Amino acid sequence: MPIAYVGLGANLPGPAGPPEAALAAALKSLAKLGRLVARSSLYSTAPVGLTEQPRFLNAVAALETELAPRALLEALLGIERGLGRDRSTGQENGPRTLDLDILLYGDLVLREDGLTIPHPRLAERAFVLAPLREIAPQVRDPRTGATVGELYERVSREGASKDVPDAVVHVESEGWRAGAGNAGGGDAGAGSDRDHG
Ligand code: PH2
Ligand code: MG
Ligand code: MG
Repeated sequence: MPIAYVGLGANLPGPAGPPEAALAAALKSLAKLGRLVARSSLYSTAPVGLTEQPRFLNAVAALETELAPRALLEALLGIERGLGRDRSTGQENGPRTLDLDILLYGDLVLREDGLTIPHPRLAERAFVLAPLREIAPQVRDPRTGATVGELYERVSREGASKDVPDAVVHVESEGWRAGAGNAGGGDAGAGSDRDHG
C-alpha cells in the first residue's frame, strides 16, 4: 500500500479551537483514512506568499492508505470543511483554519485538474520540508530523484526563508506529542533546537 505524505497547516482559530487543536483533530481524522505511520513535530512558521497574516503551525503526517489519490484529496477536503475551512471566502495563500495538502503519494507523479502530485511547491517550502525531513529524510521526490533531506538542505542554503528570522521554529508540545494515538511514536522531534530553515 502506498504511503501518502500529508502537509497540515493552520493559522486561524476554528471550531476545534486554536490552530494546534485543529491540527490534532485533523490528525485523528486522518488516522481513519488508513494507517498513520508517522507524524512530525509541530513547527511555528512565518507566513509565505502573503506575509501580513498570523504565523502558521505546520506538521506532516505519513499515511498508509488504500484510498486512490483523488479519493484521498476529497477526504482531505472533507476534513478541512469539518474544521471550519471555507473555500468560498478564503484568499489564495491567506489565513485558514486548516489546510491539508497531499505532498507525496508513493512515487506517483500526477498532473490532473485540481490535483498535482508531488505538491507543486514542495521543493521551495521550508515550512513543509522541515517537518517532512523529520519523518522521511530519505524519501525521494519522484520528479527529480532528490531526497527530502537534499531538498531541505537546498532550501536552507538558497531559499527565500533563509533571510526571514524564525522562518521555521520547532515547537515543543506535550499535547501534540501525546495525542492522536500511535501516530509515529513519542520520540519524533525530541529536542528543543531551533530550526531556521
Ligand atoms: N500555506 C500556504 C501559504 N503560506 N505559509 C506557512 N508558513 N505555512 C503554510 O502552511 C502556508 C503558508 C498556502 O497553503
Ligand atoms: Mg491546500
Ligand atoms: Mg497549502
